[in-house]
Amino acid sequence: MTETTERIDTLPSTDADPFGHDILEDPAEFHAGLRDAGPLVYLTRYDVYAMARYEQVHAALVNWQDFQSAAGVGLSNFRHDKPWRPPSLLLEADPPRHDAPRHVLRRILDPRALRRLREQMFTAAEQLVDRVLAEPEFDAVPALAKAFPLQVFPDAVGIGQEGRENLLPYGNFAFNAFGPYNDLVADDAPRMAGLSQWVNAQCAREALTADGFGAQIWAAADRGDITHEQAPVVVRSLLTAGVDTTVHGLAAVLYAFATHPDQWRRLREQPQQVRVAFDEAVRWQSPVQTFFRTATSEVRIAGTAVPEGRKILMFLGAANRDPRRWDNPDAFDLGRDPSGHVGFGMGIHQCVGQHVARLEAEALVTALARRVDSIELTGPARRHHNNTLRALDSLPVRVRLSR
Ligand code: OVM
Repeated sequence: MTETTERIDTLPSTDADPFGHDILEDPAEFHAGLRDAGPLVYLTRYDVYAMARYEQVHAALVNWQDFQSAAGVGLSNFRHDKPWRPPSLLLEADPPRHDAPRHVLRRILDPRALRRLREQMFTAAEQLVDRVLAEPEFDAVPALAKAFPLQVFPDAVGIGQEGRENLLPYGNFAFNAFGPYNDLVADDAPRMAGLSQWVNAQCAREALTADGFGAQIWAAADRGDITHEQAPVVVRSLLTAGVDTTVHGLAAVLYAFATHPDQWRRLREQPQQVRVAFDEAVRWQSPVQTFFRTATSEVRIAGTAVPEGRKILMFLGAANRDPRRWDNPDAFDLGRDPSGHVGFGMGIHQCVGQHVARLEAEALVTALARRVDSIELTGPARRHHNNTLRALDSLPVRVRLSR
């Protein structure tokens, strides 16, 4: 790529801005340039290292000893800069402090524990799809990708009905805050005190229903698995990480099918492929595009020494389309095995809510596949720019129903 220049120490570098609007709109060319520039690239604009190839991204994700999270998984280095909120006990922690909260959430969100949610999710999906399909044309982002998780997930956590409109803006800010302090962060900064106050209030024991994920987190504190001080911060993780991610994961799979009619036909013939389809969409779009790590000591990456304390940016979305790892990586293809993608991360921090996300996707896409013969775009999909998320604002579609 044109921005790439060789430094005297031979590390390729670029002054491109991964968080600028041009690249957020369509990162493909930038990602290809980064991957081709080398296994490790220096980003002059932010004075950080970056990896865009699958091999190095995967290796860093599974090496929490050398690549720590406790200094923050955004650009901001918690060793020097005060975080915008108290750090997450999961995402922004390393072993051993990370392990008890992780263990608690893993048990609450594991596939076995989610079985009792399955029927509710499928019923809710069918009811929503029935309502939406009353019209042949609609915007699939608000009507499905946002509406479905915004109904079922807060119910599953056990928060009240009031104020749920705060969830998406709060998560959107949290994901923006992993990037630089650019216009995306500044524009929403004035709202954050109010949004944070509301989210924090929902994490209190009294605010939660008796049987949801939230109550189960508090019950774990009663058992001594985590402390009562930790419980609300773990609930906060669910409310931060569980909404925007699934909205844009669902938007990704709907976008994939609206633009690949052959793959929709294939799913209709093989509805048991719905889970593979969702993971393939997560690989193909990578709703979470990037996370940082911090070097705990001088670490060697593909022969280059990265000094202790330096930030390293991992391009999950670029790794998920690395031709060194994937055949025909830019194709959304139900015939491939997408397992091993890093869209949910990898290693000890791998998305603890991924089974909830998969369940939501399975319920929604299955309900659609029962009734929708074809789905096509009636206008351009519109991107929503976020420093971390690959997101959609709008997906105008027309559907033809079967029979
Ligand atoms: C958290 C969390 C976890 C994953 C992603 C995320 C804002 C937050 O534990 O709060 O993004």
